[in-house]
Amino acid sequence: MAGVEQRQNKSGGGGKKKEVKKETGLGLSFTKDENFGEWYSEAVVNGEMIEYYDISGCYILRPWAISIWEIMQTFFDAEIKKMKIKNCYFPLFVSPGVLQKEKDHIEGFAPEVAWVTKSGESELEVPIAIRPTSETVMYPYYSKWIRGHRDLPLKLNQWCNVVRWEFSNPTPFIRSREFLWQEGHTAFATKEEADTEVLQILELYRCIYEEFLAIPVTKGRKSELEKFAGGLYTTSVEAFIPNTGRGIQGATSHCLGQNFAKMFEINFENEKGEKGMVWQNSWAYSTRTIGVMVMVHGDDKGLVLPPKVAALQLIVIPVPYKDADTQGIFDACVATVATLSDAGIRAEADLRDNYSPAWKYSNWEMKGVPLRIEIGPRDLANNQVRAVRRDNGAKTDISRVFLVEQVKGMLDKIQQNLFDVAKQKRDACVEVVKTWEEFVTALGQKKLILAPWCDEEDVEKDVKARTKGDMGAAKSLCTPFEQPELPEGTKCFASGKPAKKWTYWGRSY
Ligand code: 87F
Repeated sequence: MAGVEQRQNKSGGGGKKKEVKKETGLGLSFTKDENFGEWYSEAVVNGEMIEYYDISGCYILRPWAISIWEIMQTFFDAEIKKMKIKNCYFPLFVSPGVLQKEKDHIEGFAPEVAWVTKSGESELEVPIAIRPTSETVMYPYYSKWIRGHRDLPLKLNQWCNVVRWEFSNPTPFIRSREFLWQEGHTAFATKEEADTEVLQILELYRCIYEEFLAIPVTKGRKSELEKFAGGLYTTSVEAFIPNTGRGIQGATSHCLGQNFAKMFEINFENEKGEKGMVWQNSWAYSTRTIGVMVMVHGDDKGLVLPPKVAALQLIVIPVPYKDADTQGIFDACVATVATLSDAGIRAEADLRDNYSPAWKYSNWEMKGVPLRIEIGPRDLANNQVRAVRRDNGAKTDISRVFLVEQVKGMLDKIQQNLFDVAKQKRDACVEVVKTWEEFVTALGQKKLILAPWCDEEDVEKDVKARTKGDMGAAKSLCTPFEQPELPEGTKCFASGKPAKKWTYWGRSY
């Protein structure tokens, strides 16, 4: 992804351009296959999701991106409310005292914590941290609020921003220094309740990726090395970017066990008057989801939005020829939008008279609108419209009599096709390996590697050490819940010891 950072703070592009496109200001000048990093930056900027900002690693999220975030938010927020999880808001700032309390777990993260040290010209007596996550912000109050079993479960969520001062390769949505997320923090009387919730939330994350963003993901458990160090175990949904051959963690749902309960003294008394410690979970998904969507579905014309998350599912474009009944065509466009909007389809007409139809086609293609409807003189005469799919370019004439049902059908087909194509591409990258030699070869071919593993931390450290290089080391991505059969006597690909499970490996974001 070199080149993404290079573009930082530049208003325009740079590097190799196809002159024709530059002239019209349309389309992209980099292709997805030839220069993925530059293609990605250009797709999110020209698609009007992102504007680069004058602080490295920080990006402006424009309405086109936020509307996708809001659609996912509406779904997830309603689902967690059904689970009796309540929203709240804790402060952005963290006192150094509480942050230190989590010292052991925050150790590796410390360099990423941003601090406020001044107000105006005067140094603060005590510097204040900006939340990178909110465990240490929230749990002192969990300790205060939880006294008896009647106070449990305590299930809170907040929608907020967090700041992690990353140093490696900032990328819009994927790795930014400030990002938006939801973070859920729950406390239960029993481990069983906590275990159940971890998987319920993970299923919602699968749903966001697969049903909304049309991205196939694998549900699984993180290795001891890759889990959240402060917790008991970590589950995740993992996606894959075929172009770069990298895995990407889509969202995580952790069972924290009683580690934080010990640290923050979150105790309760049960019915029998016995003292106990709570069992906790925490879980999050972030605006990274949008970046994964762009990387998976985008093409050389720009963004490709799945209908379920697109702010605009359909754009109607008038195509008036010289002597045509322009007013009639414009009226038909307006009427088409009204019919579709009434049926709950997010539709608009592009009636601007200072752009040609061809310019509008490319413009809306760049923004990824799933379906385009063109209305010209012939369509008007035949009481029909022409529909053009963004995902595969297929053109269909639709009678205005059956407009709503046909359009609904097409949007469903686009949604399904995006998922199917993404799954085919992902599956084609999966390589089952049994030996170290096969593993190294597959890694060189940008594969998503499924290998039998002994599940030992030192062996994973060894894999990392042995694969270190400019491209980054390989690591375990997850041990999928759905395990293929592991024949008796199967050996670990890396250590030769008896294998305990099949695990996905690869380079990752
Ligand atoms: C960066 C700086 C300081 C990740 C960090 O995954 C602390 C941290 O604790 C840190 N980066 N983490 C782990 C976050 C764990 C957990 N928090 C709640 C989640 C889900 C939401």
